[in-house]
Amino acid sequence: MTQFDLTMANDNDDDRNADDEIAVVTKTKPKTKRPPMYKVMLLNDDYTPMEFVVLVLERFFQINHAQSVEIMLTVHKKGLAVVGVFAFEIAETKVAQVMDFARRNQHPLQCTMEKE
Ligand code: TYC
Repeated sequence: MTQFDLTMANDNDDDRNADDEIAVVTKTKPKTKRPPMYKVMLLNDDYTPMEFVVLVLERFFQINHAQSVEIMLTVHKKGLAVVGVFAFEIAETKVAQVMDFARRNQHPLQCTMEKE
């Protein structure tokens, strides 16, 4: 049996080709799926200085000082907070930048990502 696209089946014949085979109409849905997004989160700990977390938010997430203080305090009180939502590679880069910056400054700050 020969398969035809819908565009082939929409003509006005009886969907039989030259070899007299019956055609199968296959609908093809247009695939326009957006890429998955990833939440980047900061986790609380007992040792990282508050000012360091604020600096991280300003430097790597371009969040202004007042909002950075707010987010840092949310992490401090609740244990974690989402600091941004990004495409996979951007999220991966942010996590790596934060983890490297924390490690180089000998702070135990943890940054993770999770599919939205
Ligand atoms: N809990 C830390 C302190 O009291 C501050 C802190 C906030 C640490 C947010 C990590 O992601 C964090 N110094």
